[in-house]
Amino acid sequence: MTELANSGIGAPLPREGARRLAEGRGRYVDDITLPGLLHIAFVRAPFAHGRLLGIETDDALEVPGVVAVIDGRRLAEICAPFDTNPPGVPGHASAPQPPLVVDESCFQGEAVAAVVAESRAAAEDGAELVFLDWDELPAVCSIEDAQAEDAAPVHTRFSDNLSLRHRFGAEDVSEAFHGAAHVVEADFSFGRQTGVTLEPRGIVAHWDPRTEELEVWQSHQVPWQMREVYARQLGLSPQSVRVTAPDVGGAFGLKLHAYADELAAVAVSRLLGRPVKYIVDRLESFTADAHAREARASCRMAVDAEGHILGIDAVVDAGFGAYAMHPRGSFGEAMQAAQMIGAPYRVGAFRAEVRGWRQNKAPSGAYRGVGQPIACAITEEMIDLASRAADIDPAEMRRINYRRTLDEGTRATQAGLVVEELSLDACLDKLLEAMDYTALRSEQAALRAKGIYRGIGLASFVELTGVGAGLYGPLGLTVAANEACRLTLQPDGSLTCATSVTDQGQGTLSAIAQLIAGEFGIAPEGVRMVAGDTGRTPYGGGAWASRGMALGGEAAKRACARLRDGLLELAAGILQCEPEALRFEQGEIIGPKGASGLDLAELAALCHYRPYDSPTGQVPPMTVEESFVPAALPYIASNGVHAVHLEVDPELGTVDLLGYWVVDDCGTVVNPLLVDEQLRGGIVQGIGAALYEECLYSEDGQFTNGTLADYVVPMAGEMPDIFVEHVSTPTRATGLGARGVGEAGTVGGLGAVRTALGDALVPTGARVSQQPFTPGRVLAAIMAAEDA
Ligand code: SMO
Repeated sequence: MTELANSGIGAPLPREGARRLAEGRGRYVDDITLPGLLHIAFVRAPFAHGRLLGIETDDALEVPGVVAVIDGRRLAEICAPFDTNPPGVPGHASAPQPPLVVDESCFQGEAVAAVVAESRAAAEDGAELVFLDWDELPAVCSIEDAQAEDAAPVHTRFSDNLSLRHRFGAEDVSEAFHGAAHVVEADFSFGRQTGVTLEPRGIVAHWDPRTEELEVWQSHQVPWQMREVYARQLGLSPQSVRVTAPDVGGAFGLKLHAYADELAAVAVSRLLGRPVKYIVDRLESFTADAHAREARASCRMAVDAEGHILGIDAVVDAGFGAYAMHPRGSFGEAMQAAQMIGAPYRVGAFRAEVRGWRQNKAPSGAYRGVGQPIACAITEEMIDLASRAADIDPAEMRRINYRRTLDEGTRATQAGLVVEELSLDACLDKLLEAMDYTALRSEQAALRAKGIYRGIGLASFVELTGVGAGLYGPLGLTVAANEACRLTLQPDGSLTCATSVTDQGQGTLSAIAQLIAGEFGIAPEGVRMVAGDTGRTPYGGGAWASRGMALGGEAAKRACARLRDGLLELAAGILQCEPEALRFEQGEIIGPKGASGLDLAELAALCHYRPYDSPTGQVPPMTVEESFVPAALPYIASNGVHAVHLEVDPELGTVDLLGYWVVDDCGTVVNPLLVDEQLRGGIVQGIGAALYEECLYSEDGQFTNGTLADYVVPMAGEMPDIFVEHVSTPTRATGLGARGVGEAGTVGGLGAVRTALGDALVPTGARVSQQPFTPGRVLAAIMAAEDA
């Protein structure tokens, strides 16, 4: 039994393949080469908004090695523009996005022409010699500018810049505010960010005119979605398209989308009938990858004298950029930012309005947590402001208001989202003990007397994970949202799991192998995982919304049960007993009298080579497939509480992180090592959002800090130790009980830094509304408070 315990659920096994990747033996898109491969460099729009009058390509075509220069008009003949207006999102309006600019470019860095050459170097040389004739048009960049009454349109096809308007909750909540003991109010500003994957985006596309098949290798999260996207845009049968995601070095939502430049690469291959490669370089990543998070918000909260939340009234304005990311749109982050406000708490009256604005900037899309970090940050700071107004300790304030889903009528949030199995009280208890909250508070008071400003911040979150067909179907989005597992018992007794789940470094595939191994009591090395290839895996989603284990793990568990049932029935026939009396242990079948002499290898050999030895003359299927999507819910919810301890230098405005704690409930933990590292990685991205990261544009829409020297991502030196603990409340939506963890760190991280900073600044009377909380912004807030 000890070996079993070391291999199944709960074992902290290292990630399979980690050594291969760390030693540089990964096989990424850029490692793929094909005979006759051509390379693309894009000529990109120099202005944020312009009318393209002409393209001069003669000089570029003279460059040795340059094969073709292809523009938007040429591609338009064979490739449709992305149209991203899901029918289930009323009032949503986004402009069609062609693979290459046809006549109007709407953000700096939009791809205009593809220079195709025998080498990347030749393609880049050619790209420098393509001359574009432009009329510059007025650009609209900030959310405020986009909103202005007389704002120039981001796209000349529209008269204004409003892309989405939606309300959650009641039309009017003023009643709840009238009789309140305290009403607090605050404005928020969230800086635009991007995912900064270690491996940039990249694609190899090969349209083979002989077979009339399209093969694509892409650094991506969702190969099945991309198969359908490319088929649709190029008018092909999805069955003639195969998409493979080989090793992927980080994705974070950024690689969930279809990109115009990657579609252009595929279309160029279709046009030329030759394989082409396009790898995004780091500078292009900053200007042409999806961005996220840019938002302005205002929120009011009403509480009674005991601290109960009587009402929340919020408005969120989100910066969408020039186009809606295809195919899921850019509205998801904005919608979640609004509808998840207040989610961990019981809230009397609720109203949250959300608006999305077009801007002459890179399109915004999903990024780890998708809007939920914003909702958490707003909610948690409002709770702190209210707790100060009501003179209630912030930890106590949270406890007073937590949503307890065992109570009648509290399973749906104020926005109507069902969130079951919450465990916020238990998480908070564990957290306060781990950080020694009481001691930190007394230390804080003592240091304040000496002019040392330390802050203690809490952030509770509820996260929607594992979103499935229940969400996308009603929106009218045709994306694969189930997760599937095809499990095969090989003739040698080993197992193959082909899964629709993909892995960009999380270790999900290792954890699924571990889960399967545990079901048969074998070592994880006995399970081979196949993933990221529409030619070899069952139809399904991939990776987003923390779904890998929650949905893909459940599909694997169900496939194990079916394969095992068939094998045990066969074994029962051979052993002349009831199947219920048999079980697998370390790959062997154990019966009422102990080891039966039958094991996986023997049963596999019998089924494959000697089926006539079966007592019934029948053998069970050696390959079973299970697909899973939660039937009753559009998603599964997870929850947790984060805490930050930090110190602010009031002279410099710098923020020093002293401690970080998180108690997370992601239900069943299959591999605690991988789960804890997912939390830590997510928290680092949350800290990055809070303190460092921001895509800065000039007023006329030039991206001004698009290098890793200028766009600051957190490094090891800035990070505190991150203490991770768990409460485990398995979800009842699945047999496995996993609730999702990949984004939980990011969802809570931003809010916890925000509340800790607010707490540290209490003696100064300052509040910093604009994030990231750079030293300049912190100092400005302190000085403004001194002047007041
Ligand atoms: S941002 Mo994630 O791919 O849901």
